[in-house]
This record gives sequence, C-alpha cells and structure tokens, in this order.
Amino acid sequence: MVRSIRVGAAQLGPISRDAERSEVVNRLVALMRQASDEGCQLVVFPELALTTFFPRWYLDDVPEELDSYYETEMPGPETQPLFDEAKTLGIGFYLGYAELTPEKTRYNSAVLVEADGSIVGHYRKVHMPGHEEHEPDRPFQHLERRYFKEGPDGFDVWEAFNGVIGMGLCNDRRWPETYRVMGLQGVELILIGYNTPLHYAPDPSQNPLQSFHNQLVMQAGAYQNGTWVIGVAKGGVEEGVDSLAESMIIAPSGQIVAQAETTGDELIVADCDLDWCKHYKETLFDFDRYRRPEMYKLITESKTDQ
Ligand code: CDT
Repeated sequence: MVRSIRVGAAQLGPISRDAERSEVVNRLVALMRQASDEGCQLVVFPELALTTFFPRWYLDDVPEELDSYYETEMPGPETQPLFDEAKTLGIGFYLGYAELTPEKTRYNSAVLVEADGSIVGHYRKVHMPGHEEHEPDRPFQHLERRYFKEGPDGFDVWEAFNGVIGMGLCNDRRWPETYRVMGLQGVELILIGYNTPLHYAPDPSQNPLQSFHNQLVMQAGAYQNGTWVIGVAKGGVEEGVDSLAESMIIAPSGQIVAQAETTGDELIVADCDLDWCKHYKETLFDFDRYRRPEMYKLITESKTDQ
C-alpha cells in the first residue's frame, strides 16, 4: 500500500491588530474548504494563526489587550467552528496559537487535529527568539521571550495520518536539533508554522538573506533526516511590519516541491509519499549504521564549550 498523504500548506496574509477572532477563523475555514476541495487530508496553518503577531508590541500598559491574544481553551467557543468544519470535511489540521494555561503559564503552541476533529498532538515552542525587555530603539519589538515560556516538553512525534508526524514552530526550524530529535523518532512529516519579520534588528545585514536562510534550514532538515517538511508562513505587511511568506513543501530529498507565490492567503498542495523517507533513512542517513553519538556528547552536555 502506498502511504501518500495530500497536504495543504495554508499560508496566511496579514491579520490586523483589531481583527475579530471570528473573522480570522472564517479565513481559516475558507482555506480548509479549499484544501478539502483539492483532496487534502491535512491542512497546515501558520504559527500564532488566530491573531496579529502581537510580540511586536510592548503591551505592559494594556494587559487586557495582551490577554486577548491567548486561548484559554482549545477548542474554545471561537475556534470550535474550525474543529466542526474539519470533522464535517473529514480533514485534519495543524494550528499555531498562543496558549494561556489554567496555571496562567503562557506558551507559543500548536495542535495537531485528526480528521475526526480530535486533538492527537500538542506542541509548545522550544526555541524562543527575541528579547525579554522593551527595546524602544528597535523599529518594532520581538518580545516572544517576554510573552511566552520556553516549551518544557521537547519534540515528540505522533502516529497519525498513516505516518509519523512531528511539529515545530518558527525559530525551531533554524536549529538542526529540532529535526534530529524528531528524526531519531522516525519522523516522516514535520509541520512548522512561522512569522518571520524581514527586518532583523540585532543584525540587519541578515535582512536580504531571510528567504535564503528559510530554504537553507528547512531543506537541510528534510534531507538530513529523510523527512517531509511543511513550512507555512504568516507573511506580508502586517501593521507596518513586512514578514517573509514563501511557504513551502519540501521532500525527503531536500527538494522544494511546492512554494507559495503570493504574500497573502494562499493554499499550496503536494502529495507527500511517506515511503520516500525510506530512501534516505535506509541509505545515507541510516542512523543505526552510521551515527556516532559518542562523538556528539557536547551537544547535549552544554549550550556551548566556550
Ligand atoms: N516567530 C519567530 O520565531 N520568529 C523568528 C524571528 C527571528 S528572531 C527575532 C524566526 O526565527 O523567524
């Protein structure tokens, strides 16, 4: 039996600061219906897909606005229509969102939802970029380290959609450990939503390289672990800040098989043959045969040796 899954990467264009949740959920539902019409079994949405990218603002003087960007339940009353639609259509999805737990801990999270509308996987972002304190000299803030706790659970994989599925969020995609930890668990399809401003204040010389770096890290991660990678952006100019679009679907060979052409709401689709992973997992990247973990101890023993 061929284990092929048709996946839709549902890129989003900007979400304004004053957008109602219902408005955004309607956009997600429209993309989900399109994915279903195109025969997808799984649709992948971006990181923080329900709101504007609020870490760009220092919001200490408006705590009620900050709280308004988090979900206290998943699904909750406003996101239930997305789960209902998925169940009706018989399509699964990945959704990035801001999570506020009953203990008042804040995480940058994603869920993986099966075609029957049940949550099969929950991921909390491990690599938290940006800064903790207000830096007024920047043209905009990147306060993820203020607004989210680093995820404590690491990188799990889940048996779903007839394969082995893993999740990451945005900055995770830049780190080889993200892919490798899932690769060691046999991952076949890694889903990663992202919000990547084109301007990087600590070193603007990287600005023109955003597209290159996006491809570089996801293509390398796919190839070196023999896995599909689905990278999905919230792109375009949102509240004056331009973010990378270029959502893409990458095969275990490292080749890009589909890529978004716009910076707005756009669905790209690919048939992901999960057995293609074996070509790499059983040859060049046969981990059992060729890996030398005793040579890599520094990686887990320390952050750096300097
Ligand atoms: N959302 C997210 O993780 N964005 C970061 C921006 C760079 S760090 C300020 C990223 O890695 O794309």
